Amino acid sequence: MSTAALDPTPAPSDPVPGVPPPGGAGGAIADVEWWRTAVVYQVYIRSFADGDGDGIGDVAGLRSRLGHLQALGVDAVWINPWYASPQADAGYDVSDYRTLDPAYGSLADGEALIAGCHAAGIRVLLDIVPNHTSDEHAWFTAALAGDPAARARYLFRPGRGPGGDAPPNNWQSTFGGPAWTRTTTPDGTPGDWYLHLFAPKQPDLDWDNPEVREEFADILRFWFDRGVDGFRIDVAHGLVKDAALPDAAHPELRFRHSEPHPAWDQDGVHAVYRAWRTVADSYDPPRVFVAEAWVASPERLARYLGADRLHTAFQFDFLRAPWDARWQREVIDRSMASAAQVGSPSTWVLANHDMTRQVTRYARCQPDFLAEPQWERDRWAGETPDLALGTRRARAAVLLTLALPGVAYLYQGEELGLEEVEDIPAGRRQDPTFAQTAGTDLGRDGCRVPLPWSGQAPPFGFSPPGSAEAPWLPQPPSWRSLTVQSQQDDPASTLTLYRQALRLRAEQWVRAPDLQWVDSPAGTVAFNRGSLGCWVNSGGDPVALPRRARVLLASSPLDPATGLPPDTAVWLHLGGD
Ligand code: TEU
Repeated sequence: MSTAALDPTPAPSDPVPGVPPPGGAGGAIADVEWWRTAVVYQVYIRSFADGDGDGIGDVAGLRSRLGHLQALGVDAVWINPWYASPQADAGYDVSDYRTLDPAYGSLADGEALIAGCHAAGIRVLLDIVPNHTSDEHAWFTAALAGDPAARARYLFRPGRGPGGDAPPNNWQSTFGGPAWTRTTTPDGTPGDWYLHLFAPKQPDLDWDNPEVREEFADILRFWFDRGVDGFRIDVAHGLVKDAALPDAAHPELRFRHSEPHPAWDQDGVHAVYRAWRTVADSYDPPRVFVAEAWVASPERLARYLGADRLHTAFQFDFLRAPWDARWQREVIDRSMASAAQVGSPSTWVLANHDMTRQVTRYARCQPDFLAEPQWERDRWAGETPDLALGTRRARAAVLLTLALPGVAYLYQGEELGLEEVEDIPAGRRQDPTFAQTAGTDLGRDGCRVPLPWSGQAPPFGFSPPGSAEAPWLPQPPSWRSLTVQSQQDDPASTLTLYRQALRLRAEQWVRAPDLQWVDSPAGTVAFNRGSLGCWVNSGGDPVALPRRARVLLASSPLDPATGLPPDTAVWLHLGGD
């Protein structure tokens, strides 16, 4: 047994218009079923690359760094909301869905980016935010000014109790505090309340109003007409509420596995997606969707999927599973079975812009993920992370992810092994969660820190040399050893591991047959797909690997004497040839 020599890492290159890149993306661009096996890279545009030196990532920065995505070998990007926005929730508060925020670029810049990605062999998914608008959207300002048609597009209700002083129900915003804000009538007296499942600057739309449905179908067409390949759907489980807006048994809107809530996962939401599917299918090639839907189980999630519904939905149970073989196997089994029943691929993800980065998640005790609350950062306060351990596990976890049948999403920076930045000063924190919980929840800024590209000190090439503004969130000085520049020629780096893994996935795993579990020692997950094998050891002891297997890739060095060390994963070619 030895770690076999691998093909040289592909060199980063600038995208060449019209010339497909090597690796996964090239062949796939012509394939209408691409979304069943794709690797999609999440671009958190605010933090990816800053082209104009204002400390905020933008379209120009993204275009200039497409070579990084080509060298990585991804099939598509999902770009977080880039629309005009007051940025009360980092762009998830949209004031105009048909143009870009000036901080990111113009509509023409956006169109050029879509074309540039396509020329580089990379498809483009945007992020649609249909649950709520910004309070600065023209519809909401008209509603506040008293326009009855505009008010009917949102959820205004009279308050309860004497003088209507109490909110219409007991729901608590996902970000903390009441989910209702009271308005003031034009004559200055207190008026009705409006619902916001998130921040007060994100009023919820009323999806029982046909005008709302027509508007969003039109927004989809606006971007599909510009060549966008699909959408990630924000809060896909929240659009349709129980029409009575009743009190909830548990007022918190924060996701809980165990309890239904009248705001979430109501049956009426599926009619919305049936209509959206018709819009997507009217294009050639058909456009695709991925749902962000926090629901009670993989079986509930499958209700969003199918030939007449959405194509894919994130399997968040996989992201939330602790570093523990029993959970991993159970979550994988259930997720695959429920998606397969409706003919959909599973959609694996280890990280996104809302969740503690995996290096840090795996660096602490591994709790039962079904325990409430969802937010690991609440439970972990005070426990020092072992980042070397977390890095080792995160490297193993991505080999597990990329060997599974289905779609895989990567979140920018995980290919560099970035950790959660937990020591951002209070005065620099931007996530509304921090303010709305009076700082008891640190929020999500720690996974949104701008990427380190090069150099020895912040801004690490994120902004052009000599930029006037510092990055919008501070980068840790220790990231000098995690820049793209410092990792790209290092055979042991996390970036090299990701490049090798994506290349092998495109060459071998995507064509491999279905998964068969292999009997393996406690603390391990092992499966075969035809002549390929994947073994993951999350237990405390090394385990022997199958004889006559050739190692294709290992997340950490193997021990020829004992086999697969703890917190390590390996890809095998079975049969010994
Ligand atoms: O998140 C939806 C959501 O439910 C989040 O509250 C998520 O569960 C939480 O952030 C986990 O920590 C989406 C977006 O991904 C998020 O960035 C937005 O803030 C939110 O919608 C509102 O648009």
